[in-house]
Parts: sequence; structure tokens; C-alpha cells
Amino acid sequence: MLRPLIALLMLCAAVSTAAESPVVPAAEQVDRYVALFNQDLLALDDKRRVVTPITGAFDAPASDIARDVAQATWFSLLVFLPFLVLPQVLLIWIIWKYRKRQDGRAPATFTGNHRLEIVWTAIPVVALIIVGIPMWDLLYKMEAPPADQRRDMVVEVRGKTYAWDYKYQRLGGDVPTTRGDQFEVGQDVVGMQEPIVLVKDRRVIMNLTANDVNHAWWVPAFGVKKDTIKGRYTNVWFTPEKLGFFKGQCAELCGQGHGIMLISALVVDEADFAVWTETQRHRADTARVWSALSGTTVDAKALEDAVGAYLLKGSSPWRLFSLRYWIASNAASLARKPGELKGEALKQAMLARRVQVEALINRLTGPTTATN
Ligand SMILES: [Cu+2]
Repeated sequence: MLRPLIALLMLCAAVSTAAESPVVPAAEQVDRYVALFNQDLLALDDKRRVVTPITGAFDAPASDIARDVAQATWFSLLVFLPFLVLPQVLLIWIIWKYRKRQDGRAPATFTGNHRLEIVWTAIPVVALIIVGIPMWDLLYKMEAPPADQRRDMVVEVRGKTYAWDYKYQRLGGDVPTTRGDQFEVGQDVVGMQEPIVLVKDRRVIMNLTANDVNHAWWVPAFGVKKDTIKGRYTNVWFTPEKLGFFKGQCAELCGQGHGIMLISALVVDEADFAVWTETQRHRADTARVWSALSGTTVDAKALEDAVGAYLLKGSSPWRLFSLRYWIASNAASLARKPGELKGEALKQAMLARRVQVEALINRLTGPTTATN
């Protein structure tokens, strides 16, 4: 009954997606994208070190702002370092040179030297001005939003005890975003923080706020640290310049979960970002299939109904890829959470269930899916 209807929808979708870009990834690439988009924040290596540590702006700046912040900090360190070192060197030299020599000489006693006092006040003032001018410039740059924002990504960042929600208000680049295209990411099926996904060399403007108490969004590699405050918006912007996975942490003491209020950001190229946004658009529709799959046992009838309902709403290649992606991604998240099925047993069970869904997709959509 379902099959002819879905086949017809498939045909319509094939026509409508013919001009669509980019290319839909093959079903075999699902696991590659799960490994990219759904990285384990708490994963440890063989030596029990965190696989994705928080990296700093100084050793590995990953944005234009981080580069500027690192440069400004090194510059001020260079200017101020003599003030730290010189007095210590002079002190040690004076102690040694005028040490008590047991030769009967009395130490000189004097107070005040106006000329010296003017000099040691003037030099630090000049140093402050030398450092202050470029710092003022940088602070102004960080605060002032860029003038031409037409190609920028815009994300609303919402802090809440103890996680982050990201609402994509505009994706940026060449693709205009309509209100219907907006989506939100936050926590995965087991409640773990999801990354904010950004595009290399695409500037992002963040509008930050909070649901409850104050938090602060801090990712050192981007050179960004900003308070999120309930009832008002704060703003930051930066351009990610390196591909990769970057981690941060809430930087405003917000409660007992503050220490585990992690932040993760993934910077990808435009092609991978397009795949990610497409999977996000169909995500909510995959929930029923996942709920039929995720129990200890699977009710075949309920699963078939859920897959059938998903395909009836649309069975374009992107929708098929998204269904496969979310089943695999949710399974990866579930595997990190202690449960009735653990480790290898859970992995095998989930692989078997993915095969089950694949068979259903093929049966309900016909052989055309093989070419997607
Ligand atoms: Cu906090």
C-alpha cells in the first residue's frame, strides 16, 4: 500500500532535487559523518588523556580575533617584561654590591630624589600608552560588529544550567536563509552537549543570552569569552580560520554543574557544512523511527510504520541520508551512556537495527534508492 505512493514521491523528489547542490553523500559515508559531527567530548585515549583537550589562543589561534588577541598579549608582555625583570636584577646587584664588608664604613642615609621619581613615573606611563593604543583598537574591533554582514552566519547562543543551545538564524555564505530554514541544536539523545558547527573562513556573529543565571561562552582557540545574561543580548564575532574540533568551557561560576558545562565547536568546509545542515533539517522527523529502534527490543510493526510515515512525508535522497545518519549518530551517542546493552553488544544490536531499517527503506522505496 505504502510502496506505490512512496515511489511516486521519490520520482517527484528526484526531479526537484536534480538541480540541488551539493551532492548527497552515499549511504556508505554515514559513519564518516557521524565520526565528524558527533565526536565524543569526554573520550580518553589509551593513556587516559582527553582526546579533544581545550587548546589555547596562544599556542594555536584558530580565528582572526584569536590571532589578534595572541599578538596583542605577546606585545604587551614584551613591553612590560623589563618592569618585572629590571627591579629584581637591580635589587640583587645592590644587595651584593653594598653588602656589609666589616671595614667600618657606615651606610649612606638619604630619602627622595625628584628627578628619579619623575623618570620612574614617566617611563611606565609611556609604556602604558604604547600598549594601550593597539589594545584599544583591538577591544573596539571585538565589540563593534562588522559593517557588511550580508554573507555572515548568525547564531543565537543560549546558556542554561548546564548546557548550550544554538539557534541558526542565518547560515551565511551564498545561500539565503528563510525563517523556515532556521534550526536549533543543543543536546543529543542522551543529553550530551552537541557542537556548534561553523564554516572555515565564514564569519560568524553570535548573539548571546541566558535562560537562567549568568554563564560565559569561552572557546580560547577562537579568542572569544563573553558573558551570557538573562534578559539581554551580548555579541561577539570572529572568523574561524582552521578546520577542526575546538573545545571550551563555561567561564562564569553558575552552579554545581559549572565544571561540566563544556562547549564544543566544529569548523568544517562548505561541503561538509551543507551535509550537516541538511541532516538538521530532517532531524525532528526521524524521532519516531529512533524511538521504535532504541528500546531493548524492536517491534517490527512499529518500526515499519515509523519508517513508512517518515518516507511518506518525503523520500528525497537527502531525507534518506538524514534518516540513516540520525540512526547511526544516535546509536553512537547511546553507546557512550551506561545502559542495559553495553559496549560490543550494543554496537552489534545497533548494526543489526540499521540493517533492518535499510531493508525497510529498500522495500518501501524500491530499487531506485540504490542509485542515491
Ligand atoms: Cu558556568
